[in-house]
Amino acid sequence: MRIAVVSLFPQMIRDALAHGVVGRAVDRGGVDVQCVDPREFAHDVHRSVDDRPYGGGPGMVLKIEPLRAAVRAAAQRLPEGSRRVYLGADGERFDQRRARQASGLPGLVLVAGRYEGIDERFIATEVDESWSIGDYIVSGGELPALVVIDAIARLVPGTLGSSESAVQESFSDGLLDWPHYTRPPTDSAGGVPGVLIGGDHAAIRRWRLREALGRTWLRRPEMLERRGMSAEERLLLEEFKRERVASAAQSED
Ligand code: 4GO
Repeated sequence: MRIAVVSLFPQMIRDALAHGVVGRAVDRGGVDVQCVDPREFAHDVHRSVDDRPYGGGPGMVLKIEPLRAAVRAAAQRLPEGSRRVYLGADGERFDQRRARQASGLPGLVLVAGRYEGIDERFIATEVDESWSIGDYIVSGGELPALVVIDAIARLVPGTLGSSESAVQESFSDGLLDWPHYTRPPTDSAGGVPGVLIGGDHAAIRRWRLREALGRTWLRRPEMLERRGMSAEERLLLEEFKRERVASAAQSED
């Protein structure tokens, strides 16, 4: 998959992608990330990319011309069928479903804004979609773009080097993660659930699914509502609830 990021701070993108599993995936070529700096497309004497907002007020707005030239140059290098996306808090929510859909695209142009934002006419005419990573404002689209790249890259086959994680994923899809433990087996903070130490893989699988279901039910019930449950999952969640009531009663004596 090929991703182009249009940004006034391309080094921010490159630096962030020099680390971790996603950085390695990007290195190995499973995901190709290129940056395009709109300043390279600003042709006036001052190479200006921003200007004062019509109607007045504080701050500056990104001008349409350098951005448009940069996005078109970026899109030209990507395969047919690529999408152009602006990152903004007013976009559609970027969630795991969207990440999964996007991981199947041949290419993606991500446009990172700065200052007070960008000329609305650019959004109206040069991008296919707007995405938001959540209900908060950050000072540039670079961090949202990096979040999007990371979430997508880990889903591109071969990038995390594990077909197993894809299997695990479909098993727990739409649920919160189960709890993780590593050595030591006993600590002042408590012990490790015995089933994880026993080596009964069917029992471990059941325990993890039960914990994932339980946590989702406790913390994000609306996720469970939307997702639905299989017959096995219903039984496991009932087991989780029973155990929770039992352990609450025990801690009362
Ligand atoms: C995206 C961009 C938040 C998001 C942004 C988000 N803030 N929630 N800020 O995905 C234009 C200038 C937008 C700064 C940018």
